[in-house]
Order: sequence, then structure tokens, then C-alpha cells
Amino acid sequence: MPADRFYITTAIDYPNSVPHMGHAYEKVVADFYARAARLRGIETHFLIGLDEHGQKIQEAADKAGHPPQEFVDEKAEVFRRLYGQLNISFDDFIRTSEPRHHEFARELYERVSKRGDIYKDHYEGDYCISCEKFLTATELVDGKCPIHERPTTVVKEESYFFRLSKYRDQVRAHIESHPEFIYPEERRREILSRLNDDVRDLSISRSTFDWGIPLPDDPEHVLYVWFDALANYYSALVRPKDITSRFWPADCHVIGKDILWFHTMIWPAMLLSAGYELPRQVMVHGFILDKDGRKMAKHVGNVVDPVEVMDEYTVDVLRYYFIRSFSSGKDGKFSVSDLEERYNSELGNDLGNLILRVAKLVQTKLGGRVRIGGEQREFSERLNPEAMIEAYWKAVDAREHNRALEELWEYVRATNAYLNDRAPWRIKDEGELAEVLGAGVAALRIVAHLLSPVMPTVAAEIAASLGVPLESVETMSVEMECEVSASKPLFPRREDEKRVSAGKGKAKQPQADVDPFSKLEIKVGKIEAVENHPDADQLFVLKVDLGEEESRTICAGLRAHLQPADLVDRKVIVLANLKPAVLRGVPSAGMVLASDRNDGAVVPADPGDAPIGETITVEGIESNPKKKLSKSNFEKAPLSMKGGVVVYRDKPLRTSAGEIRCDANDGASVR
Ligand code: ME8
Repeated sequence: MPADRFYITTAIDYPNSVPHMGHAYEKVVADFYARAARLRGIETHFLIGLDEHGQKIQEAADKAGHPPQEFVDEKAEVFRRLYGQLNISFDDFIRTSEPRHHEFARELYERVSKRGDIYKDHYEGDYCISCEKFLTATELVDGKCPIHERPTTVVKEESYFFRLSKYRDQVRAHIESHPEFIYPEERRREILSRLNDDVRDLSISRSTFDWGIPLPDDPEHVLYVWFDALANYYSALVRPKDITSRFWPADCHVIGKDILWFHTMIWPAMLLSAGYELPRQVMVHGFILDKDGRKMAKHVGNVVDPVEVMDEYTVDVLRYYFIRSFSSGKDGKFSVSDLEERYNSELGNDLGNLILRVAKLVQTKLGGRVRIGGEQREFSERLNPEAMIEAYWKAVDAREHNRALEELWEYVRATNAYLNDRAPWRIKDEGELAEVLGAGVAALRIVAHLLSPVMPTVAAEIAASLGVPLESVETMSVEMECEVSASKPLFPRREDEKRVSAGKGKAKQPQADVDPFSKLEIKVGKIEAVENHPDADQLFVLKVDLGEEESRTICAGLRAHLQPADLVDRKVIVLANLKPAVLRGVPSAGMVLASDRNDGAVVPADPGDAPIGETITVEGIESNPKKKLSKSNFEKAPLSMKGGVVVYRDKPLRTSAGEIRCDANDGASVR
């Protein structure tokens, strides 16, 4: 069971350059846990900030021609702006150049010194300025830092040392007896194995530059940037107001895997020496990689700008992608086409359409009002969320946020399946209709609640449009009447394939000569026979004549909406070059295109009197169909409804007999 308070931190970023996707990812992950804790009523303190001292910053400031303080002040604004745009709900933002931090870092140094854990010596070693650390001979690859792929500098100077070696056994014993201390297990094993080797004392002062915190007992030296930076987690609780007794020890330090040693050996040793309790957990995330599997980093030139992605898809969509798509603790490739696919299928189709469907039906069939809570038999029998809610929180407690979202999505899909099964658009009895739509609204209330740590704005929009409270599900059983208001699509179909691209910093324009529609082959067909799919109760198995030698077998998800008699002998349009697939054991070669009607029904598009086998065209686009079209290529040429006509980018789809029509809703997608 979670405690009644939660203190969570992230790494504090180096503001030597602009923030990147890795920074954004880490803050969103931590924000998810902070918001999730608040949602459970746990008093939460969430700290982020900047690591502003050290040689790397001094060099960047020199290069920019600004004094370091001015340089970091300017950069701090850029980082703060990004974290504002990302909707990071931090309670405090610490900057290590602030006087409050200097004061505490000096106090910490003095405590450690009083303990007899600091001594003066000489040091000589290979230093990576980008990592701000000495590298051992075994860490170097071809004489270079393996992370930054740049040569190290030989540093030889007098320095103060921290007796890190003294704490090796104590830290190892702590890690062994607290399996939850390092997440994931793989990282825990990595550290335990490293702790079998000797641990060298740590040089914690520098005298060759002065951008840092002067040592209280020898101001010619400044504190080593890592000793200074790690102190932030505690110093932010000491000043301006001492809240250490409420929030220390930290519950969760969220960091990337490259700074594991600092957080699981050096920081615990510093705390043990100073006589402070150890944090409860270090949660280690993986790296965001580019499409070729390289770490996204400025010096590689492969960064995708998070701001561009937010501009294109909204902040909540980026947050969703981070939390859903990257397995907790693991590296993951950032791919705009993967994001686009999740946008269309998970957000647009699974969630967006569900909300729209329920809201429209409540409006058209029940005058916009529906009761939830109290006695909801179908809801508790067929959409009971208890097991899902339990699994969601279990995944959160296990730091497996992507799994929490998977649980939630299974429930979204189950709600869709329930509605397809109950087909409220066919129900005439008002009591029964209220029961079914009430179940849908009650389910979506839970969905919005559990979605709010990931997509706070979208969750609030769902709650507002369904007239349900977002915060507490304890009141789930309390009966209430919901006023459902007009709902606009939360994830509208994206009209073109304007893309954010890696490394270029500019959205790629669609090439005029390869319009995505040209790759489609849409043909007029006639349905010859209709059977129920033997193993999927949403699907019909159709035999469709496309004017080819043999009729095609095509599975179509129309069973909840139409009777076989509505379809036999009917002319339809078929995406004929869709890559064949096997759907629950039945091969399917093509897709019958259909769209959504106002009342929730799905209706096939109608080619009128066009001859069987004719190819559908759009004026000005030359047809150049692919042999086997992927679903995602089809989604790049979104078709939609306009004034009863199927259009692509506002232009009608047509045959020799005229425009393709469909009895569907304006703006609805055709798929
Ligand atoms: O390390 N993918 O700062 P930093 C995921 N100031 N995470 C990434 C990443 C990527 N491609 N690149 C970086 C520092 N990160 C120190 C921390 S804490 C007391 C001091 C993560 O700006 C990285 O792992 O280099 C780290 O957790 C955070 O971004 C800040 O990195």
C-alpha cells in the first residue's frame, strides 16, 4: 500500500544546450507518477531543476561569450518553458546556482568532512567533460568516452577526495537487502556486480576553473559538479522552507541509465557519511533512440525536437506516446510513424470514436441525459472495472507505467466490444437504452480518471463532455445524472502527412509527385454472398466480385450494424490492394470502405451505378498503386465525409457514374 506522502525527483539537466527528447521523456515519466500519486490522494512533492555548475557549462558560456550566470539564466527560461508546455506538474524547480542550494551544499560538505571522510591528495586521470567524470582505462573505447565519442582530457591536479571506498560494503548490503531500491532488476544486478570490484575514492574538488561552489575551508577549490548536483534532492527540501521531516527520504529518484553509478553508489555514500536516510528507490529509465537505434543526442545530430512534435500532435499525444510506447526501464526508438499509427488506431479509433459514439447516442436518443451509479446491472456485470483498476495500480506500484496503460486500453476495447454487441442504435426501449448507454458513460468515467496522469487535458475534456467528475472514483456507486454535451472529435483525422523529421528540425512537406492517395487502388465491387465469421462475432465473411477472374473473400466488421440481407447484391467500394491478412483464421483480401452515421451505425460507401471493377479516382491525382499497401500507408491518405460525399483532401472520390456517396456523418472518417 502506498504511504500518505510521496517525494519524487528527476535528474537535474545540464543547461549547456537546449532541452531534448530525452529530457522531455524523463520529466513526463516522473510527472505520470506524481499525478498518479495525487490522484490517489497522496500528498506529493515533485522536484525538477537544473545542474548549472561545472566545466561543461563554463565552456559553453565562454563559447557563447556570456558570463556563466547570465548564460544559465537564459537557458533556464528555455527549460522552464518546455516543461510548462509539457504540462509537468512540478512543485519546485531547483537551480544549483541559487543561494539556497549553495548554502546546503556547503553544509553537506562540512558534515561529511566532520565525519573524517574528506582528505587532500593528487589526482591524475582521463576526464570526460561532457560526462563530467573521470573514466577508468577499462571504460575508455579507443581512448575516447564511449557515450560522447570524444577524446578525454588528462587532468592532473591537487584535489580533495571523498572516502567513497569506505562505504562500498554498506551500500552493497543496502542494495541486497532492499530489492526495490533499484528499478529495474537488470540495473540492480549491474550495480551489484560492479560493487564486487574495488571502489576508488572520489575526487570532489576542482581548482582549474571557478564556476562552482567554493569549498568552505579552501575557497581556491570549487566543489566537483556531481557532489554539488546530487545534493539538490535534499537542499530543495531545506530552503526556502524546511520540509525535510515531511518528505525525506525521497520515494523515487527518476534518472537515465547513464547516471546510475552516481545515484546508487555515490549519492547513498554521501548520505550515509552525512547521517541522512537513504532514498527509497532509484527508478532508471532507458534511452530514447533514433530510428537506427542510436541514442538521441545533440552531438550525434539525430534529435527530434519535442516542441515540433507537440505542435503537430498536441502535448497530450506526445505524453501518451512516451508512457505507452516505451517499455519502462528499457531503451526505445522514437519514430514519428509509430506515433502516427498509435494516434490513429489507439487514440482515434479505440478511444476517440468510442467517446463520440456514446456522446452522440445519448444526445440523439436520450435527450443528452443519462444516469450512472446506483444500480447499473449491465455495467457491473459486463464492464466491471474493478479488476482493471487493481491491475492498473499494481502496475503503477511496480513502476511499469506502459503496462498500466495496456490494462486501461483493454478496458477501452472491451467497452467498444460491449457497445457493438448491444448495438444501442437498434434498441427501441428507452429503459434498455439508458442501461446500455449508462454503462458506456460509467466506463468512460473510469477511463478518463485513469487517463488523467498521462493525458491531463484530454481527460478533463472527456469528463466535461460526458458531464462526469474526473477526480474520485470512490463515489462510483453514487447515483448521478450526467449531462452529455456536444463532443468534438478528440483526435481528428490528420489531413495530410506533414511530418516531423529527425535531424532536420523542419517538418517534411508532402512531395507533390507522390501523393499518398496515388498508392491506393479502390475499386467498385458487388457483394455476392455473406456469411458470419466462424470465430469473430464482429465480422462478416463476404464474397465480393471486383471484376477479376475470381471473387475475393473479404472480412468486414459490419456485423453489429447490418443484416446479411442488407448486403447481398449491394455495390460497395473496396480497397483492393490492401496487403492480404488472415483474420482469426479466415484470409481476407481487401477492405470494404464504410463510415459512421450520426446514430452510431456504420454504413458502406455507395458507388451508385458504376460498373463492377472500375477504379475510383480523384481529380488531379495520377493513380500509381502499390502492389501491397500497408494499413499505415492507407492511413496516410485519410478519406472522410463531406456533404454526403466521400472526399480526399476536400476533393470527391468519383467513377464514370459520378461521386461516391455515403449516408454518413459530415467529417467522419471513411475506412
Ligand atoms: O546527466 N534518452 O544531465 P543531462 C533518455 N546533470 N534520457 C536521456 C537521454 C536520451 N536520449 N539523454 C539524456 C545530467 N537523458 C546531470 C544529472 S542529477 C543530480 C544530475 C537523461 O542533461 C539522462 O539520463 O545530461 C539524465 O537522467 C537526464 O536526461 C539529464 O541529462
